[in-house]
Amino acid sequence: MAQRPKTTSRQYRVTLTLVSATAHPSSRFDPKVPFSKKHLPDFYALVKSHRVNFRSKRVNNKATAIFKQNIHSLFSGNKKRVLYSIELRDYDRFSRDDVADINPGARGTKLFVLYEPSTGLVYDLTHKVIGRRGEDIRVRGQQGFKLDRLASITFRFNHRRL
Ligand SMILES: [Ca+2]
Ligand SMILES: [Ca+2]
Repeated sequence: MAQRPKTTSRQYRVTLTLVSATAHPSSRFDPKVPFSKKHLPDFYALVKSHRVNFRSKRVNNKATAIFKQNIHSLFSGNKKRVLYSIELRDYDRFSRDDVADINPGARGTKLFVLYEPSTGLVYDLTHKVIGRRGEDIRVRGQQGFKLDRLASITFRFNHRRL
């Protein structure tokens, strides 16, 4: 039986599942139109990581957008933690898209997270553990930054050794 050659550096396939996004009740992404739900956000997300540049589908006029989209990334096990950025936007036809605040810190709107396949732990930028492999993690934007653009995002990580 031929044996597979041993590789010194393991490969991982990391999957980020973008689950959903929810606007804060105080948020106003679009002007109120009588008898319509057009004021509700038209959310889509941009996810960046190692060799990943992903744009999600768009969900029109929903306070909660269900994405359920998987984003795969291949990388070597030598890289201990992989950095991801997630940006949530509200699509606007006639003006520049609004950016939702999903950053739990006092500054900025994007969410940055790190995933560590060797342990399955998910960290924020201060290297505090915010969740683990396979579980849904929900992060909210910081209250008070831009009250009319606040939202939360739910996601989960998983990985497979190749
Ligand atoms: Ca808008
Ligand atoms: Ca809308």
